[in-house]
Amino acid sequence: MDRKLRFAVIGAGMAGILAAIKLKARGETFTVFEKTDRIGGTWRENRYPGLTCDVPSHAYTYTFAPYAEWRANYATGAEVQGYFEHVVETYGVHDDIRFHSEVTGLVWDEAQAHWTLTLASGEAHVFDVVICASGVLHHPRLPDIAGLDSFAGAKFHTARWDDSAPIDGARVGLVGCGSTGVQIVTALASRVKKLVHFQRSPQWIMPVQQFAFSDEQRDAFRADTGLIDAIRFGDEYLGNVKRFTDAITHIDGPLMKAVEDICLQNLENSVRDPVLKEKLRPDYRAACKRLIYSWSFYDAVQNPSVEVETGRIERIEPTGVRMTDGTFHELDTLVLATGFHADRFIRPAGVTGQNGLTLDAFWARRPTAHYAMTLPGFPNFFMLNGPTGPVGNFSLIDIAERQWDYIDQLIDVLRQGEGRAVMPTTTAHADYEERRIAAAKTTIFGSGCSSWYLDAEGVPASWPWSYDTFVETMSKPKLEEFAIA
Ligand code: NA7
Repeated sequence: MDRKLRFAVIGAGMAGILAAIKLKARGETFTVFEKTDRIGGTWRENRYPGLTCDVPSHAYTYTFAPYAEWRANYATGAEVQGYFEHVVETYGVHDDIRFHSEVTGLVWDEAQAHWTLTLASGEAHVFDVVICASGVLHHPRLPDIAGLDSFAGAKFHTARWDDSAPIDGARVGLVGCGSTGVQIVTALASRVKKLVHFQRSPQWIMPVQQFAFSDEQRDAFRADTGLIDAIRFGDEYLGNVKRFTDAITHIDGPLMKAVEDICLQNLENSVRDPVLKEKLRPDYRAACKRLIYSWSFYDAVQNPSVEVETGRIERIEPTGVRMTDGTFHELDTLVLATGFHADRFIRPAGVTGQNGLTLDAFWARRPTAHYAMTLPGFPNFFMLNGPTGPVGNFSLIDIAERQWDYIDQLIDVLRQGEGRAVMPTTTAHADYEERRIAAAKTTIFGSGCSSWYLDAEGVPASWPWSYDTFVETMSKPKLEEFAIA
């Protein structure tokens, strides 16, 4: 007979919602703990102008929840948030989520084989299984620039967008040109009086097609979800995913050359001013930083309101930004598109596994998890989109769904009473890490640029193998790699 397990899911973003739906479908007993007042995770937190998902909308859905309502090929952040709210209602998991419930501690009890979960309120609960769905990029990274606090105007990180800040007709400074900075340029160029884009490193820009879906198309999608499946499971999308993953794992091959050629041609054909063109020309390999997909950046950056500043920032002063060559940019608003601490995951919550082993201690060198999901010394603790997964390679929804299928098979071991605790062996995990690190160094992420894909030692913190290898690996855990007690 199935053992009845108590599940805690941490986080009500894309992955936590997925876990809730899957657990509910199996009739499991679970609670989702969400620190804020709304679902959505990254899509709740990021509201900056221009926010767009860089995975085509019909592919950025759960496989079991196609969505006929997308307005365009690439969806805005608000639309994606709306999709997740729709799914939560459709699958009836809203009441399974406890809002305003930040998890601050998890302690494994070896004798009882359960986790004690503590909330910021001090309340404590006991669970047999913890599903950690707390996200990857959610701790804003502020730049280490002298005088940052002295700026007298509006100043904020992009994940903390200030709606009251002067933007329309104002002088705006934007530090950073990752995916976020680039999207903000496209949205603000025609609104501001002046936009100074502080660009430390130029970006590779992959041209993509944005187009609206008509009412007739949405009617057709509603009438026949097979039309949606043809898009999200078809070769144009999935084939591109596979080709891209092959390119980034075979960096001297023809697919990577094709990526670089398309981006350079895009720069050549789109930017008229030769001085600006050189400012925007990247001097490292394509996709080393996250490749930027955009149909509008090069147009926006040529708007007369935009100035691309490639000098070095000396310091921030109360009224603007001083460059090392003495140039001063007077600003009303300063936007920091400077990225996130990508190595935090569930932290700062304290997690203590077997024999007092803490997550901080286990991750002292680098965050890692067995195939990005489980950790030796931390039984019955399962991560969705944990460290070393394919975050830069393909859709996080696809990853989370496949990881769930793998995790669910490990949970079956507990359900069926074959053991009360399951975790990977130290040996199996060490072998995985060794193979992963060796392979990661030869992927594009290890080709010599700085990016959030790299850990503290400069090793790419990502999945280094093909999409097909990921699919195959996720299809069935190798139980011999696990300690079952
Ligand atoms: P990213 O991709 O980490 O980009 C951060 C940007 O900020 C990048 O251009 C950095 O330049 C720049 N940066 C960081 N610190 C500084 C300082 N001190 N001075 C100047 N410029 C600086 O973050 P995003 O938010 O754009 O994107 C994160 C992910 O979210 C993205 O990949 C998608 O997955 C969604 P650098 O390149 O280091 O020279």
